[in-house]
Amino acid sequence: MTERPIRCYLIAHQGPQDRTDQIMDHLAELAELARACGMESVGKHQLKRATVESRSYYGRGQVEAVAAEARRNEAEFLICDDELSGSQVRNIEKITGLRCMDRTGLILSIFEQRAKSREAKAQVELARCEYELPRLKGAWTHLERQVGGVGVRGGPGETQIEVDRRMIRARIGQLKKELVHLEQVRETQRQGRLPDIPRVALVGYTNAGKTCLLRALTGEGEPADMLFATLDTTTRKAWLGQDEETGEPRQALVSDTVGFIRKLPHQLVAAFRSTLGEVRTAEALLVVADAANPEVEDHLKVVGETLRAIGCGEHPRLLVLNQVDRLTRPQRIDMKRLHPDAVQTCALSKSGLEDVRTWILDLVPGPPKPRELEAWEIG
Ligand SMILES: Nc1nc2c(ncn2[C@@H]2O[C@H](COP(=O)(O)OP(=O)(O)OP(=O)(O)O)[C@@H](O)[C@H]2O)c(=O)[nH]1
Ligand SMILES: [Mg+2]
Repeated sequence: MTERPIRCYLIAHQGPQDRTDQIMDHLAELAELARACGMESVGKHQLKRATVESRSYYGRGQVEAVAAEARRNEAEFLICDDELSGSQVRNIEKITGLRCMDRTGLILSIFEQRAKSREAKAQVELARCEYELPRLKGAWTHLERQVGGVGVRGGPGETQIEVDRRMIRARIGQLKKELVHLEQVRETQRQGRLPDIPRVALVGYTNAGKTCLLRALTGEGEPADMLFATLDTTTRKAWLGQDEETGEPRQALVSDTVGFIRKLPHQLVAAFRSTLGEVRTAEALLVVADAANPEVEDHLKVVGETLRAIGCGEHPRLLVLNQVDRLTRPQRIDMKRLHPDAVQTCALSKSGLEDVRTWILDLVPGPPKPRELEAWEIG
């Protein structure tokens, strides 16, 4: 008998400035994140509110109403698209009797499930520790209150928090040390690569088709219809053809990388510093986007911001508008008007790939170009 996936109900805050269709798209993305975490979403709702409420973020009344709906659909979890504090999560759990998780917690759980390499595991654990550290306090307030009183300090609650904090800080120290070591190994590997082969990195929003493009260019990579299918950087050689004169093969190294997402937890960006180092040290970037996603322009903004945040704002880049097979002809023409310098591709049928190869070829140092001899050389 197959086990039924855990059911969850999704909610998001909608402020006076937020468009309803945009919040619905964010909730659809949250449902995909839940699916990537092995959960099934059974409903979603946007909670309108001018300002957030400090105790329960969305306000007690709205939370209660939504929890009743969630329970009717047999949901065990409430998943919130907004970043909540530890005490807000606990207050919502107390009000609803359901378990509650915020967006950052959900993304961290996906990364925890996916991490395979030692480096990815250490990076994700570091991000988890950084996420939990400021959230510890609230977990013990019930104990603090037990011993609390005017002028009373210490007590079992506070001591336990201190012990937990110390342990997490010690673990953070260990993990950082391990990651520095792994980064050195990566750096040595990088220096061992052939110097005259340029390296391009595939970057972009998660599920855009980066791994599919790696496969189309190099013959390797396992694409999956799943957010954050790729966590580890993979670098493979792409054959770009032969040099017309010398017959030498012309090639480039192509790196597939972890995808970006709106509100990517900053703990993860910091923890993935060395993996993302592969992007920083690449000569050029192929910025991949799912052209058929209604939010594609917002995705591109997120990618631009993330690239700037990791110090790659200036890298030469080619915009690859992928999945254009899912667009109508007029939509493709509109895209061309909006992004005239971009290449439109379908990674599945490999259409448009020749343009990508031609662009990469410009980075490959070929044999010296024939030059006209000057008079003094001819004699
Ligand atoms: N129709 C269509 N589907 C595509 C195309 N490129 C990729 N896909 C599909 O999109 C899904 C995601 O592709 P991936 O290559 O895994 O995407 P990714 O950017 O590597 O995603 P993450 O590693 O999860 O960040 C897969 O189901 C692919 O089959 C395309 O050009 N057209
Ligand atoms: Mg991938």
